[in-house]
Amino acid sequence: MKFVVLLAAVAALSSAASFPGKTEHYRGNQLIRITVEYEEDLKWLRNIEEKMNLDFWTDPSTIRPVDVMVPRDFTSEFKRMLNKRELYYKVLRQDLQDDVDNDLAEAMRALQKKARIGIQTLDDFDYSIYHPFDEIQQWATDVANEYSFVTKFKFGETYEGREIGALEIAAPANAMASDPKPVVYFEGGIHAREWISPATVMFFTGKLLEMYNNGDADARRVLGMFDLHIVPSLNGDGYVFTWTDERLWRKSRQPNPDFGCVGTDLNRNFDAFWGQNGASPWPCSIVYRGFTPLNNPETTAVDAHFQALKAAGRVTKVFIDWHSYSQLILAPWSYSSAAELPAESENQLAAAAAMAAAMNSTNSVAGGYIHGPSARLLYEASGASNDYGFASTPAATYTYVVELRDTGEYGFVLPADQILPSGEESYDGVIALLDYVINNDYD
Ligand code: 0X9
Ligand code: ZN
Repeated sequence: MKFVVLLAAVAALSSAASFPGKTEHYRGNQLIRITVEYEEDLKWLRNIEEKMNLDFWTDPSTIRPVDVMVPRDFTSEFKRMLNKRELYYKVLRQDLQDDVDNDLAEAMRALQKKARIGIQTLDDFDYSIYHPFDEIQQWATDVANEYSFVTKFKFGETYEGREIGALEIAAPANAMASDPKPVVYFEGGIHAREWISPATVMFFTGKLLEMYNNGDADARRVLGMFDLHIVPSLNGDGYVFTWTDERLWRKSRQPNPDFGCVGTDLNRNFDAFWGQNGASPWPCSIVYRGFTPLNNPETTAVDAHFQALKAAGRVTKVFIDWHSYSQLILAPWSYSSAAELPAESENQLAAAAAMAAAMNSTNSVAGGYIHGPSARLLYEASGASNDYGFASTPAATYTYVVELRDTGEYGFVLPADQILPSGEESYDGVIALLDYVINNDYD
């Protein structure tokens, strides 16, 4: 079945249309940008982040400005503290509830416009708007039905019982390809509010397949040399929650017994240096690491997939966890800035440099994409996907967290008109990265 019925999805969300931000959860909250130059100020901010459990949209570093969401009751006090420390700040968003309301209303308008047109084919799938979870799953079904060498499979189930769909793209092998081909893994949407991630992953996947069918040399080369495993939206429960309740939700939706706070930061829950720096043992923290490594069904699904690949003797070469925002390509290590970089670092960084150069040349996006080892470039985060992909079960040399657009003008509430440019530059980045591997590290 190659048809996508949008009407049902929109009907299911029609109540959401009437209550975007129904809880007025963000009323009066401000987004404050702090420019930091000195290490002592970074330390001070990191301490505040931890002690006060503030939602830092970008983490304290000097590479990008530090954006923090400050609850309405704390804005005056927080500004007083910044003034006292003589830290320069700017209020980027006066009232985040207004931004979130506008964003959801815009997303709903776009969907309703689609619904009016009625039944769609995959050819008409609108990559330029944000799609609810069910439509993302339907997209995966339609893609699998359209291409003979693409299969949709059940990757796992979320805590709330949603099926997490994944695609396997296994095009005929090139003469030079290894047998079996090495695996390239792309994962979107681990953080619920980063809507540009699933949207971008769907776009470049769709483009790659379309270009392949058109006989494009780049698409033929990379799909002939690698099998692609793609999970467009890993954190389905969190993603649905951002559409219906809290647009800025980050974590999973698994409850924490004995605590009122729900959810785990899935990107602190992997079995790689779990529980070290940059992850919290407190369930109410937005960087809560979970009770034990992989104790969420979404991260378990990732690990089960790679355990199975390993058992089958498959090699995973590339592992990318797509996030937003800040425009960064982040290699290991994530858990420590002091740890010696791995021997593979030189290759990892050269490949990331090629990817960044390609991404920058597509649209010359403001601020550019910057690459480097995560903890040194940014801050430490343990139990994160990029260390897991490299040092744990997948053992993929080319493992990254990629932070997509933008650099903070809109942050997580990125307007839909940036989906296509983000998708185009990411497509070019993927080709450049895979070409680096083909030319330098393919066996
Ligand atoms: O904190 C994260 O999980 C990622 N940033 S995000 O804003 N998308 O949440 C970055 C993790 C990369 N690793 C390190 N920063 N060490
Ligand atoms: Zn993220």
